[in-house]
Amino acid sequence: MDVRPTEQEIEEFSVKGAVCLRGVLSPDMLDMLRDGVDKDIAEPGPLHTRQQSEGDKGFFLTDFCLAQRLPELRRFIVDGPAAEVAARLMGSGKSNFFYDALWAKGRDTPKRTRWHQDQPYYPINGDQFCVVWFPLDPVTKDTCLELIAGSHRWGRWFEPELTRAGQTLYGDDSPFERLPDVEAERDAHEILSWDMEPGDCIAFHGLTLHGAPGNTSSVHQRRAFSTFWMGDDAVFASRPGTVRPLFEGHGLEVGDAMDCGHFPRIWPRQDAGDLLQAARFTDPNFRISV
Ligand SMILES: O=C(O)CCC(=O)C(=O)O
Repeated sequence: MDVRPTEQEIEEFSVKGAVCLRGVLSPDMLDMLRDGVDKDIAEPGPLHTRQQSEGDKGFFLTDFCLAQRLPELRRFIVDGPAAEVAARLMGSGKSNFFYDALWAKGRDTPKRTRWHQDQPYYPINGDQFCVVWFPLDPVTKDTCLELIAGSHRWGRWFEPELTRAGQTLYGDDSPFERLPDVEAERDAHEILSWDMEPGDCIAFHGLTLHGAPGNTSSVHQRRAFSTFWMGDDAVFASRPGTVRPLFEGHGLEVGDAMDCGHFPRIWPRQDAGDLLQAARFTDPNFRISV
């Protein structure tokens, strides 16, 4: 399949910080992705969180690094279109894999995904950081991921918030600013969201402010799988506290390019060796925690 974004889509990604691409997954690729995601929902991994509080209606599960455990999703990372899509949108000569995440909401689940930027959570600096988000169920604008157009160019990094109310990732000494009440100021922004079918994706910049409404549908679940990619200028960075997820045992130092066996280059495909054997998937000293 030709998954190359058009010049217009590349421009939209650059200016707005997000773009929706249609029909980037073949039916086989979509089936494989669904199989992997459903396996994880049935038996979540060690990094999963049930996002609902006691008494909340519905079902909301997040999980990270599914591709470490599930062969279907590892294949999806290595053989799927996301790496190439991300590289072309970022204007990068390559894409290195950072990690993957599940966002599964059941039918009639009111809980929102909080507004946030992704990159402040991670030890990565550089402009070429791209997330590719795949819904596995039909979504409407009412249930789709929402993104604030142009927020990746505000020059602002917002402090990551944790699930528990009021807690932040880096605490009081953080150099990052506290996130404003985005819900209260929705009218001040251009909020991007789309009606989408499984097989479509949204690609967005690591600093684009985004969140998601609850799943108001009583017909469809809202399962989504995100993949995270780094381009030529991405380097390992220090943060004022412990990042989430925390990757250990990769040997990178601050300032090193995010390009090694633990964060392997997926596109263009490496000439030699099987990517499934990369240190990322085989090194017993590589540890991930949240
Ligand atoms: O799908 C969602 O609810 C949120 C997705 C998200 O925040 C992400 O992919 O970074």
